[in-house]
Amino acid sequence: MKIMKKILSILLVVMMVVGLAACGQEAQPAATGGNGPNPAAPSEPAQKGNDRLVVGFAQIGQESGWRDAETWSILNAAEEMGVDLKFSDGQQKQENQIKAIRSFIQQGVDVIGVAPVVETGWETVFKEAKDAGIPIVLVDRMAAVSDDLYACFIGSDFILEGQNACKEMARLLNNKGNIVELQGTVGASAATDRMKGFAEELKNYPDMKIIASQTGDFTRAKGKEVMEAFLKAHPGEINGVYAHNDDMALGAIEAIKDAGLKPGVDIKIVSIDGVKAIFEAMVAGEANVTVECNPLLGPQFFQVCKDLKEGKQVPKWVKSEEGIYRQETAAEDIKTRKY
Ligand code: GYE
Repeated sequence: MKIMKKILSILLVVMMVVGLAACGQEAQPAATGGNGPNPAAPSEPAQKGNDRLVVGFAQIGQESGWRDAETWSILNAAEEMGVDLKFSDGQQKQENQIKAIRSFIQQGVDVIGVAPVVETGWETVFKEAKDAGIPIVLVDRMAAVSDDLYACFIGSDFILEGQNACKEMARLLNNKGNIVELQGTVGASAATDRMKGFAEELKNYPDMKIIASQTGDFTRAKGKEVMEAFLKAHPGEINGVYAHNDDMALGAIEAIKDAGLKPGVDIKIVSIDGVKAIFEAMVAGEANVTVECNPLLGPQFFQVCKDLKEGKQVPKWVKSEEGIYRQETAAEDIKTRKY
């Protein structure tokens, strides 16, 4: 996994360099998956006629282990399924994702996939894609646009994830205690709905309350920083951490240890995603529960793209099936984790 991460980082740096060049010059191709075929490379054979599926994917960035796993899944599936993939890393900026989409439109790809960093602000560029006859597939996060502006959303039920996280927290705290919440990126559907789901479920537990809630931007570093501030502002008062993703929980665990407390024991930790690192933390007794969110969406994504190209009907929502994993079984579960 460590080696894979290294290769991925190198790959993404190369892609970003190509991508930045593309952003400056609209007519050039956007960044291309280093694993996949590269249309800019002269040594590559030309596209195999019109039959080959050409897909542009505007990724968010590299904020979490979850997102690295998703990028891997997309690059690998493109390779395996013989898709001509144009991959762009938005480096957490919506404007970069919009530029990438415009570049994909100009190149006349068959389908555009995008993981919208935030929910709003997509109408104009999605309309441009629609006018060019290119369907948009939303991958892993939703966009707040009318139904006719996207073909399909592939991803999780974030409200349900939030509800499940709250039920697990209630079990760990015997229905009573103070919780701090580490939110994902402000304005991202994954953050908004995970917050909503948890808050809704929390109404069933009158003795449990959220005493502080702030964004940690889905990153480990920010999660740690915000948790440090929470611990200072509420000494001895925090019973549980609800983190919208595992990376922020891992940052919070570091902050709790630095404060001389035992994460997983003194302060219970519930997060979302199910990445390997949180299973390791559970095995070490430092985290309690992860609510799974599946990042391995590559094969489903390209299947939907293929169907769209062939003019087939696709479902409006391809929902991921996900489990809940607890500390008690983590040592066994970790053996079969794929990301
Ligand atoms: O949970 C988080 C990531 O959009 C579902 O984004 C995704 C979220 C995921 O960075 O770790």
